[in-house]
Amino acid sequence: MKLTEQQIADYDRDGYLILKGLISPEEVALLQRDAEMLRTPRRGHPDANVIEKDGTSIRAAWAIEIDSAACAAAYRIPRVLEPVKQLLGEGVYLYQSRLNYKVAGKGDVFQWHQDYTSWHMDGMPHGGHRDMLTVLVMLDDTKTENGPLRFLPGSHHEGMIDPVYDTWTTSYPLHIVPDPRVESLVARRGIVECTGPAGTVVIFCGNLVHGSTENRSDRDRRNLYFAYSRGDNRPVPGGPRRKHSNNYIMNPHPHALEVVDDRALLAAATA
Ligand SMILES: O=C(O)CCC(=O)C(=O)O
Repeated sequence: MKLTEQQIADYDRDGYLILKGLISPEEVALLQRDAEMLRTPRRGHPDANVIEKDGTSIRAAWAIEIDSAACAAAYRIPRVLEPVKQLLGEGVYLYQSRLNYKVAGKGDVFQWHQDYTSWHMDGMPHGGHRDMLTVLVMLDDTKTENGPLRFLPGSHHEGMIDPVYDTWTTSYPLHIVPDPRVESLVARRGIVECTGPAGTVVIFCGNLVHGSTENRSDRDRRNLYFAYSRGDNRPVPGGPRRKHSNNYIMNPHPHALEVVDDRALLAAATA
């Protein structure tokens, strides 16, 4: 699948693109099946998971493709990888992956932040919207009440914003955009919610300011995230690195990606 010129222009202007119906209900069912497996000790690498501050609910699973055949296919099928290559070039590699669970009634807030802030602190030299981006796959029907991802459209044009290190709001310390800056961005640019049926895909760039509220509803809101980088954008050797509490935050095998068969995700049913 190829993005149109208009879609590329929209991405360049807004920093994101919403593609409804990209993943079929059958494929979503397989990803949901693996999402359930990943949150149990059946997962090959349970130490890649993060718990909410209530001490029991799962918040996130990192490096999902290493234990889930469906996830390992999802980020390389042509419907997903071809648009990414249009935006970042042929040599793209997978930089990071995660599944955020936003469990019904428990899923906690993600404060306003830019992903590139953390990636920069791990030595990534370039984080413009044609350098690094993330593909989000919705695994549940997502509405305002179950804590959708929210964007400040066009905020990537601000570049990397000096962050505040927030260690207190959630179970997961995060470099966040300071409140006064968020308020001024919201006043100028407004807020867009990423709502849609399960199977909706959203492409958003590493510098886009985003966050989400708690999930106070009785329905989970699971999102898969695959972060990609341009091939020649690699962590600076000997450059800065954060001290990670989780060993699965950066893909240790960053190689140029080739598309797999478009039916590869469905084939994961037998894996
Ligand atoms: O899943 C969410 O609601 C927020 C995700 C996010 O911003 C992140 O994982 O960095």
